[in-house]
Amino acid sequence: MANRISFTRYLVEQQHEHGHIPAQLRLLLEVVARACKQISMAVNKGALGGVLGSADSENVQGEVQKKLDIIANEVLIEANEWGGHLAAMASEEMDSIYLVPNRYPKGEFLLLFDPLDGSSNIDVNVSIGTIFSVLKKPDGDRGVEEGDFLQAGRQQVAAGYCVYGPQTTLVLTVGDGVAMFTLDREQGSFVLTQDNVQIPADTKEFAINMSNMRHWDEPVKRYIGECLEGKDGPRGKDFNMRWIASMVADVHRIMTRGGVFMYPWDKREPNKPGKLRLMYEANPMAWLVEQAGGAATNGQQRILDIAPSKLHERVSVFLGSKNEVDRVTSYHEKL
Ligand code: P6P
Repeated sequence: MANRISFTRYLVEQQHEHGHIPAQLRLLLEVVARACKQISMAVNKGALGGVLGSADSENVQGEVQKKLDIIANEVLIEANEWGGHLAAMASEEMDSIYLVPNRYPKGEFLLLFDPLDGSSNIDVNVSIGTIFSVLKKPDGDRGVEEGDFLQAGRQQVAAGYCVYGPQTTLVLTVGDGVAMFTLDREQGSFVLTQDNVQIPADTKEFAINMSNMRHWDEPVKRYIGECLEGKDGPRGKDFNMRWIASMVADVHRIMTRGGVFMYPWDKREPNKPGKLRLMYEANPMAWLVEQAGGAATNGQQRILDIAPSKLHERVSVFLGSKNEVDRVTSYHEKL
């Protein structure tokens, strides 16, 4: 343990050696990490903490909120609103943006988050996670508006997630590669357990909800069909499938050993481009994946280049091992 680098030391070294983290951003990331630690404690209590089950309310997506969804959202709001590093926040669990109250100092950053993604897994003790994205607010002294959040994913200054699984692991990029930090519960702090994360360009593992197969568009049916044909088919190799139905857990597996994750458009709700949200799910995950040598598209273009039009807009997602993402994306080009 003695030679382990703490999350704080990692950020200080990034600040001093690489200039990637201004002081306000370092404070922001430390506060988010502390909030994730608090969320992890609440998640780990489960039934003992009376935090399981639904909250008898719906979020902006019209989805039933779990008690822990609301708890995690409140933890992140309360942890971040007073420090003077943020101007406003946006969350999957809130209809509109949250402006830092006037009683607190305001900073130059905007924080977006899905406070507890995969919450359908909460009550069955399967890994879930927090996803966050940091943008800079536009220069000038005017108040922040929702439109200030509508920046393409390539504008992010930091992105990460915290997966609450057998370990609680925080994964972060500030544009200088990806690092992983595991929560040492004895010390009560995150310590660096992997730096310079790299996703293999090839994989034999795909992640998609196969029950939706009949609703997919042709390029996805072709790609998955070829995977299922295995070594006797055009791919010449057998594939394995994983689907945890918790994006953070599925993406963490891909960050750790490669793979391709897909949540494509389908005919069930043809007016929606996909199920996942661009601003606080797809964009942070896409940047992390690209920073680890992978790729992330919506089938047509790089996710990080998408110009958002609404705070809670959805998007199709293909991300992970670069050669597989490039292949399934190329199948869309042949339409
Ligand atoms: P389905 C969780 O609700 C989530 O938003 C992602 O974390 C996950 O990848 C996806 O939805 C699972 O969707 O349709 O398979 O339940």
